[in-house]
Amino acid sequence: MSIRILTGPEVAEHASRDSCWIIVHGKVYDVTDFLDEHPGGSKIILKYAGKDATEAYEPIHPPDAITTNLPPSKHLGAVDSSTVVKVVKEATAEEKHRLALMEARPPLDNVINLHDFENVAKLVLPEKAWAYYSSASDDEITIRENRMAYQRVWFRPRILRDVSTVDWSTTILGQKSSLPVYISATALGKLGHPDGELCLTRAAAKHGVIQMIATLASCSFDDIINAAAPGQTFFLQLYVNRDREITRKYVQHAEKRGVKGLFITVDAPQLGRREKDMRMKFVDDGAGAEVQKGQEVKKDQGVARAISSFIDPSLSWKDIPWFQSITKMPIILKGIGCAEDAVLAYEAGVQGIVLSNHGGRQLDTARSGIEVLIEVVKALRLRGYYPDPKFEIYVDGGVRRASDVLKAIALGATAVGVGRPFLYAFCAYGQEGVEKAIQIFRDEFEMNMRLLGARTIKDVVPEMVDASSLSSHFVMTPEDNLFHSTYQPLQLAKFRES
Ligand code: PPY
Repeated sequence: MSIRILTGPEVAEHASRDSCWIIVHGKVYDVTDFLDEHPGGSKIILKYAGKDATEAYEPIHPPDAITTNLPPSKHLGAVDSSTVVKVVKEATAEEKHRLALMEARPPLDNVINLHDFENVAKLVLPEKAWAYYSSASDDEITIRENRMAYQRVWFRPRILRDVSTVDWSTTILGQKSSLPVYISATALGKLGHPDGELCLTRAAAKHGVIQMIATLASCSFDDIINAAAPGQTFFLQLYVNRDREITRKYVQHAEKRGVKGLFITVDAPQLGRREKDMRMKFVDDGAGAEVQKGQEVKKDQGVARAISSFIDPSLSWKDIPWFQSITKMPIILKGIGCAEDAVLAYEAGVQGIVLSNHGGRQLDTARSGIEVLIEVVKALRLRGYYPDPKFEIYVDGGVRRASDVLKAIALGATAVGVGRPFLYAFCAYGQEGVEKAIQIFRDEFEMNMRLLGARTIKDVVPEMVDASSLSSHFVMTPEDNLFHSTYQPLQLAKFRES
């Protein structure tokens, strides 16, 4: 069948709510009937009515989103690119400033800790991307607590143990990992770097680190797997779709392609209100306002909330046997926040749990994973469920140092998930940034394990930490200046400029 070739001017004629065509990746789609179904609202589509929407579409949609959501009759054909007028936007003063900062960013050799990446990312990322990545829910108490909690755990080091060689490699779900750290899922990587999550894949391949692929990655699942090195290990983070058939296909496809663990996100029946992200939507650039005239515009969403409507809030413990029936991959519940649910997870026969509050992005004032770890280990032990080599416990949130990881391991975690720091590393420096972040972890593991008196990860035992003040939420500790200088305080609603 021959493909219809359209011209730019032909597409441009369909620039209204009554007939809305857009171009994505060189193809023309009639999205008129889809306008009101678009999870992100019709306004953003109408802004690109009759035009090429690829740049706006790409970072926040998997490549096949449009083809799977629109019936074939709405796929109108290809566009002759020579006839499409490129919309050249004059860079704003802020954009110019941002690009200048990108040019002037510190050379990678001067980056010596994970906070450095965050600081560079904050300055060089487009405002929207920074707001989406850095935001957390409500008053952002939990995101800050995630960091602080590690400072309430103190080391009890051992000496004179011949630490000439130390080894921090381990296994996670039976898979080799060069670090007791995996790259945790973060979404929408192309908001911050044109190669998106592939930066993580390539760096992880080179350094034997496991990457957890996010359901909402900007790169498609297959693009990531296709970029893998032979034998590279991946886990999959899963948002469960209201349409279970979509989820079944996705999970089984992942298993076929060799994914080694299914991490089901269980702490997001509704997305948290992330105010930094939400405020971005109030900045209306005026474009598209014409075609939107008279339309009710939902402005209070932000990037994340706008695209989260597919997530099934009815997910419950009753669904676990179904997951076990559709896959042989180990199943891990990501987002456990108390001992009772850890016990239920064990009894449901899953292979692990992640003690996580979603990087502070879901229930604000939920406790940190490291704090929850103590009560979880205690409750599981009491029932004879811990230790059990067939049930692993992970922690994520707030990890910025190898010393944090060692504290979690001492308290009973198998490994620790690190999300934002790797994300910021690639936003600021691409694949090389991620490689550098891994190298920083290595250097810190070497030093900390020597100073702690642990030759291997197995030697990192509960007696090496004093966590007696962990659950006490008002304890004076020296301030973490690096963290505080990159943390961006929330702001209140701004008055209109007169
Ligand atoms: C998050 O932003 O915390 C996520 O987990 C990813 C996401 C992105 C958009 C909608 C829902 C979840």
